[in-house]
Amino acid sequence: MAELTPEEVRLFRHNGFLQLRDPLPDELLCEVRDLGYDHLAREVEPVVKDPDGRPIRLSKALERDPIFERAIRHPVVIEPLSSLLGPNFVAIRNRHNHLTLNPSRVRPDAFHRDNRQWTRSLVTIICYLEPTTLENGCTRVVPGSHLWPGIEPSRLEEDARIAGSGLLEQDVPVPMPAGGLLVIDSLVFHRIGTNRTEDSRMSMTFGFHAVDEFAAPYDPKRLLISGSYTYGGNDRA
Ligand SMILES: O=C(O)CCC(=O)C(=O)O
Repeated sequence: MAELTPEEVRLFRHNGFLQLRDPLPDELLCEVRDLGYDHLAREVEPVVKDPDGRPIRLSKALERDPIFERAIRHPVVIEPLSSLLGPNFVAIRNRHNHLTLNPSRVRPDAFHRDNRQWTRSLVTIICYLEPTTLENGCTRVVPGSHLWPGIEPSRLEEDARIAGSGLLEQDVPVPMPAGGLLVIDSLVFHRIGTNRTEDSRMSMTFGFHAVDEFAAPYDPKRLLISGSYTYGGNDRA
């Protein structure tokens, strides 16, 4: 069982991130990674490039190949998410839903949040398709920073309140094995580390919400992963 213990749930809520115990199985992991490298090599659109013209991101993963949906429906993903989000939850098609390559000595990523505000934060899952280490730029997070109020989510180094607060200097590296899954509160400050090796490393990222019980049930930007679209509005009769 990959469900979280109450202690893990509490640690996640407190720190804003948690390393999951069970990795994506090897066979599925290899299939996803091979497909990722193939699409990068052939520049299968939509692709994002770095300023040097190197492809570094494959967008719209769920729309590119059914294997990505298979990966996020795997019990090692669904069970821990159920512990955090309850039985009814969706994946978001228009945030993340991508693969990221962290190539050698790329310019440092900026600290960011995945969205602005806590009332509709996401649970983000980062799956490492290759091992991440201090040398090749593992993810860095600032524990507890998800509790900061709503702010513009990108380039936090440029926000005067944050730059002067000493918070960003409290970041910790999170090395992960191949197939490892890191779950983060989308508001926790995080960034990709600088890769000082000659190799690259790849990850894929997806965001999830509990079903919004007060929203109209069907939204094409969301994909129901578990349970059903329960409606709790009191405007029905
Ligand atoms: O690969 C990583 O270290 C982090 C990925 C990330 O932050 C993202 O995909 O938005």
